[in-house]
Amino acid sequence: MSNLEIPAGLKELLQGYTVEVLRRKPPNLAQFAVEHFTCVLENQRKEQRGEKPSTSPDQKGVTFESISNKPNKDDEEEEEKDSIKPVPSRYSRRVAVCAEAYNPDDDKDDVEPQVVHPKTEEQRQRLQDACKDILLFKTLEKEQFSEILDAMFEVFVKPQEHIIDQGDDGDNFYVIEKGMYDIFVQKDGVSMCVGRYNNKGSFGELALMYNTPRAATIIATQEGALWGLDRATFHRLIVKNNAKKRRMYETFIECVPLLKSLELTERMKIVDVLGVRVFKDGERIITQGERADCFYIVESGEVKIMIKTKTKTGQQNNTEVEVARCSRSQYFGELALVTNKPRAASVYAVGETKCLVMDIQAFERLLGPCMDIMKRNISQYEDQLVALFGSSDDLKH
Ligand code: 1OR
Ligand code: 1OR
Repeated sequence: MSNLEIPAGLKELLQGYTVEVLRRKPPNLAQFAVEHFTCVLENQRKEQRGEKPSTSPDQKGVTFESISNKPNKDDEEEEEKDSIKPVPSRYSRRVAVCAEAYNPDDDKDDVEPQVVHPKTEEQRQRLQDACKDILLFKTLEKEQFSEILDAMFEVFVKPQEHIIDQGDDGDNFYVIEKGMYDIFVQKDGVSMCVGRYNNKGSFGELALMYNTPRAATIIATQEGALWGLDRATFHRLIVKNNAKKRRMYETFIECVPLLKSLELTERMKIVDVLGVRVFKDGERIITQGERADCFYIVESGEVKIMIKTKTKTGQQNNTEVEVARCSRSQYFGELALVTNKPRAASVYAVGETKCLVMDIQAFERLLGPCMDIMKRNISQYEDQLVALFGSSDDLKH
C-alpha cells in the first residue's frame, strides 16, 4: 500500500465534486458527477486552447444541455426575435440525455425568451377557470401567473391516449380543463392504476422540478382537454418560485408535529408542491359529505370543525355542533383521504386564516411515512365521537 501513488490533482478534483454535492444536494449523484466532471473537462480544454472558462463548475451548475445542446449565438438571436413558439409536441420527445441539475438559483433561465401562445378571449377565460385552483400557481406573483397563462397552449386528447409515459424525459406540465385521467405506476414490471384525476388538477410537475424521468404514466380514459406549459417556462417561473417558497416555509414546516419524522429533503418536497390559501372569517373550507381532494395545514389563524349529527331515526340533523378547533401547525382534512370516504365534518375559518394546501396525489405520495400518526389520531376521533354522541357512525358513513 505504501508505494501507491496518488495522482496530483485527484484530491482537489474529488473535493470540488463533494463540495458541489453538499451545496446542491442533487437527487442523482452519478448523474450529477457526469455533469460536474464534463464541465471540469470542458473548462480544462478551453484553458488549453487559451479561452476563458465560461463558468466555473464550482460556482454554477452546468448541464449537459448547456454544453452539448446549447444553440449557437445566431440561433439564440433568432429565437429571441421570435418569441411566439410553436406548440411543443407531446410526441417529439426530448432525445438528449436529460441531465439538468436541480438548481433553482441557476440564472440561465433569465435569458430564456418569454414564450407566448396567443389566445382568443374565450380560450383565455377557459384557461383561467382551469388554473384558478392549481396549487403550484397559488404562490406566484400576479405578473408571473400572467406569464404562465401566456405561455400555456391547448391540447385536446382522445380516449386511451398516453399523455405521459413513465420513464420518459419531462417535456411539459399539464393542467386539466376536462376529462378523466388514470395514473399508472409500474413497479417490478407490474403496472398498477394508483389513482385518477377527475376533471380537475394538474400533473407532470415532478420530472420538470427534479429533472428525473417521469414517475408515472397518465392515460386519458375519455376525450379531454388540457393546457400544457413548456419545460423552460416551468423552470423559469415555478422552479425559481419554489426556491423562494423553500426559504419562506423551511422553519414553519419544521415545527409541524405531523411532519417531524420526515427527512429534511422529504419536508422540502412537500413545500415544493404546497399551495397557500387565505380564507375570510366564517368562510367554509370543507363541506361535510363532499368528495375530498385536498389536505390542509393551518399556517395562521384558526379553524373550527363542525359536525351535523344524525337523529335517532338516522336522518341528518341540520344543526352543526362544534367538535374541535385547529390552529397554527395543526392539520385537518386527512380523514376522508385516508378512509376514501366523504368529508366527515365541515370546517370554517375563525378570523382570517391562512392554510397550506396539498392535493390528494401529493398527500399519498409524500405523507406515507406520517400515516401511522394520522391513523392514531383518527382512532381518537372515533372515541370522542362515541363519548359525545354515543356512536361513531358519522365517521363510518
Ligand atoms: P411526472 O413529471 O413524474 C408523471 O410525470 C406525473 O404523474 C408526475 O409528475 C405527477 O404529477 C403525477 N407518484 C408519482 N407521480 C404521480 C403520482 C404518484 N400520482 C400522480 N403523479 N403516486 C400516486 C399517488 C396517488 C404515488 C405512487 C406510488
Ligand atoms: P375530513 O377529510 O373528514 C373534515 O374533513 C375534517 O375535520 C376531518 O377530515 C378531520 O381532519 C377534521 N371528527 C371528524 N373529523 C374531525 C374531527 C372529529 N376532528 C377534526 N376533524 N372529531 C373531533 C375529535 C376532537 C370527532 C367528532 C366528535
